Amino acid sequence: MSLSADYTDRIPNNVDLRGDRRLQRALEAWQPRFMQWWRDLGPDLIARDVYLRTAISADRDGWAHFGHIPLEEYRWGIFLADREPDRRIAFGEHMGLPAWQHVPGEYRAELQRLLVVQGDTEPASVEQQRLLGFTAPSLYDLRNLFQVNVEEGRHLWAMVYLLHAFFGREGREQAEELLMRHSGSVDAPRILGAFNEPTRDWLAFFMFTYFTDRDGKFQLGTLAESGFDPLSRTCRFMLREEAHHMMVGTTGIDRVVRRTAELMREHDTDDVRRYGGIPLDIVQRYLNFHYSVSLDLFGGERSTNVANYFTAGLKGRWQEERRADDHRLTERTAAVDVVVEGRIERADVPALTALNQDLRSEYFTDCNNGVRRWNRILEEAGADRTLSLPHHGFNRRVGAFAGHWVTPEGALVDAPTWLSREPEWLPTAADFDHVQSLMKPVFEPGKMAAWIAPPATGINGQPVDYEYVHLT
Ligand code: BYC
Repeated sequence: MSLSADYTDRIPNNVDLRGDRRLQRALEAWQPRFMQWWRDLGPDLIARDVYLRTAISADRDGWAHFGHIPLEEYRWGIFLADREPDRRIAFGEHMGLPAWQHVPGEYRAELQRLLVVQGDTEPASVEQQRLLGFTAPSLYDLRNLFQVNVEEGRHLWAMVYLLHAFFGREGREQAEELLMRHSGSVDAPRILGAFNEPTRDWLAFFMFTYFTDRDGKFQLGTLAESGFDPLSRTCRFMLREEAHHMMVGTTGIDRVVRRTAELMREHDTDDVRRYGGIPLDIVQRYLNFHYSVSLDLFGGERSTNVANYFTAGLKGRWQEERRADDHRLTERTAAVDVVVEGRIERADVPALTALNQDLRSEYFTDCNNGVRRWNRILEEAGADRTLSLPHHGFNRRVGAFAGHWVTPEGALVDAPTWLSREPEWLPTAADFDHVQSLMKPVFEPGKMAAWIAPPATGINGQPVDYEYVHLT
C-alpha cells in the first residue's frame, strides 16, 4: 500500500510531516533559503510557464502529474518509495537483520558523509546548468533542461529531509552548507570534481546527463541497497526521476550524431563545421572529457571507505541481491589495476576494498550501450566513422591512474608526449568556440537548431511541436 502525498502542506510529502511538528518547522525554515538559492543560482532564463512533470505519489502507476506551471511554483516535495514489509539487510556484517529505521549510532558519521556527498551533487548540477536556457536548441529541449533542474532540486530536498529527520543539529548545519558551497567557487567549491566543471553549452549538457547523471544512477543504486531503510526508500524513488535525465542525455547525443552524419553525407566531408554542424572529432573529445571526469566520481580502485560502507551495511553493490556470493566478501579477493614501473598491471586485493572498481565496471558496460547506439546511427547514415570510450586510465585525477599519462588507447606515455597530443583528445579552445558559435536559441514551437536533429517523440504523448514552454 502506498502512502498518498499530502499537497495541502507547504512541503508536499508522503512522510507524514504533520505528525512531527519540530521537523516540519525546521524544514519550513529551510524552504525560503532553498527558494533564495534557486532564485540566485537556479535557471537564469525566466519563463512564464513550463510543461513539467511533478511527483505526486509513490505509486508505480500515476506517480507524476504533467502540466504548465511557472518554475518557481514547482512543488518540491519529499517522497519515499513504499516501505517493504520485513525488509532485511542484504549484505555486510549485519546481513539478515531487519533494516534499520533509525541511524545506528556507530555509523552516524559515515552515513551523514554519504548523504552530504550525494546531496552536494544535486544543487551543483543546477548551478552548472543555469545559463543554458538562453541558448536552448528548441522549446522541447528547454523544457527538458528545466525538468532536470527542478528534479535535481527535489533530490536535494530528499537528502535534506534525511539530514534534518535523522541527524539533529549537525544534520541541519550540513543542510545549510549544501546551499553555501557553489559549483566552481574558489572558496567553497562543491565536493566532487565533476561538479565544479562548467557546463558551457548544450553538447556538454547532453554529455553530462549521459555520463555524470549515469554515475548518479549507479551511486543511487548502491544506496538503494542500504540497510538504513529511509535512505533506501528515498533513493528508490529518486531513481525513477533519474531515468528521464539519462533519456535526455542519450537521445540528445543521438540527435547531435544523427545531424552530423546527415551533414557529412550531404556535403561529402567530415568537417561539417562550416555547414553549422558539430564534427565527430569534437563529439569524441567532449565524450572523452565527460567520461573520464565521471569515472573519477567512483573514487579510487582501492578504497577502505567503500569497504567500511559495505561491511557496515550502508552502501551495497549494484543489484546486490542478484549477486551469487556470500554478500560479505571477507574471504574474497579481486584484481584491480595498478601502475607499476611504467606498466599497467593487475594486482589482487581484498574484494571489499575493490568495490569502487566493481561499480565502475557496471557503469562502463552501461556507458558502452550508448556508444553502440551512436555507432549504429552513424552506420545507418553511411558514415565511415565510429565513436568510442577512452581507456579508463585516460585523464584521471582520482585513483590508480592519477598522476600518470595514459592515452585514450590505454598506453602509458610521458608527460610531454601526452601534453603534445592533448588537443587531439580533449576539447580545445577552438572546439569550445565552434560549439559556442552554434548556441543560438530557437524558441519557436517545433523548430530545431540546425546542429541537432529533432527528437523522435515528444514528452508525455505530446507532439514535438507542442508549446512546452511559454516564454514571457
Ligand atoms: N572528487 O576512498 P576513495 C549524482 C575523495 S552523482 C573529489 O578513493 P570513496 C548526480 C573521497 O571523498 C552521484 N574528491 O573514494 C549526477 C575521499 O575523501 P575523504 C553522487 C573525491 O570514498 C548528476 C577521498 O577522495 N553520489 O547523483 O570510496 C546530476 C578518498 O576517496 C573524488 C555519490 O557519490 C572526486 N571525484 O568513494 C546530479 C554517492 N572521489 O572521505 C546528481 C556518495 C573521491 O577521505 N558518495 N574523492 O575526505 C560515495 O559513495 C563516495 O564518497 C564516493 C568516493 C564514491 C564519491
